[in-house]
Amino acid sequence: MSNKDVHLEIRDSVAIVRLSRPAKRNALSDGLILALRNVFENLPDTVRAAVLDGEGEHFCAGLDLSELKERDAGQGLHHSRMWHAALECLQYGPVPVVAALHGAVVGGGLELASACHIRVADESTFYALPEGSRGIFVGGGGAVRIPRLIGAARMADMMLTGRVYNAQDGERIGFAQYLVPLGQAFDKAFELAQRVAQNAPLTNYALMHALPRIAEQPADQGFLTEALMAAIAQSAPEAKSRVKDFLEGRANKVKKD
Ligand code: 1HE
Repeated sequence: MSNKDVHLEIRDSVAIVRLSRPAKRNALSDGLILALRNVFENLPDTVRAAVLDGEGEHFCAGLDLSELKERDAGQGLHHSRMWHAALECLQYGPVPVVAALHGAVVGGGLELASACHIRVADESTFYALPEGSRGIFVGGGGAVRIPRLIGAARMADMMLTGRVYNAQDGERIGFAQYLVPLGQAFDKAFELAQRVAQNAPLTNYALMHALPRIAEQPADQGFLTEALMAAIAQSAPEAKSRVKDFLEGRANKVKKD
């Protein structure tokens, strides 16, 4: 499933998916977006979590601007919808995805990172939405996902003024859940993915597929959806055996870090 621009490696039960166009700062060509979709649609059944990384000094420079041709409105619509379909395969795919961020996480690269479930950033990371200065708009789901991380006002400021957030401020406002020293994003992301891979698959499914939808529902509908998901999750044999393990002293207690 690897292709020249996206490399796939399976380590234990974790898929390592790496953007591999370092000479172009992992700029997202159409071919790369389709290759990413293909990888997440066809992960082997043994995979329980994934890490998304970028080769070289930058996670991703966004849309491959050399492909930004004259498109009419209809072609532009379909191009954006092609990105949506691919990133939905990642967000609502088979397994949780941990992004290992470093260097530029800009434009479509930030849209891609926003579709992941956990973001780990090292100190070299910076976030920007240069679409504003290029005379274009986000088109890879950023207008939906980014305000849910940082708020619409901050996103509008980034696009209107070209504001760039550094790694510390990016973590403070909600781009990344983890901030680690230079060069350690991949190791931390892999460690987290290994932990995620040990969860009951139905719990991971609920967190990926139910939680974001419940969060968007009006409260009375959300409470019902939560109750239905809780009932399904706890009926799984794996949930019963995990609870029994705890009650009989075989499972880990919750500890302070
Ligand atoms: C590219 C791209 C790209 C680099 N498309 N070729 N994204 C942007 O507006 C960001 C544009 N890129 C940059 O600002 C910088 O390249 C970086 C800060 C990411 C990295 O800087 P640096 O000094 O390490 O690299 P570089 O010398 O600028 O780039 C190395 C090569 O990659 C160079 O090509 P070369 O043939 O001269 O070696 C660059 O042209 C090429 N390159 N970024 C094409 N983005 C769904 S809609 C989403 C809309 C957007 O994402 S808009 C934002 C696009």
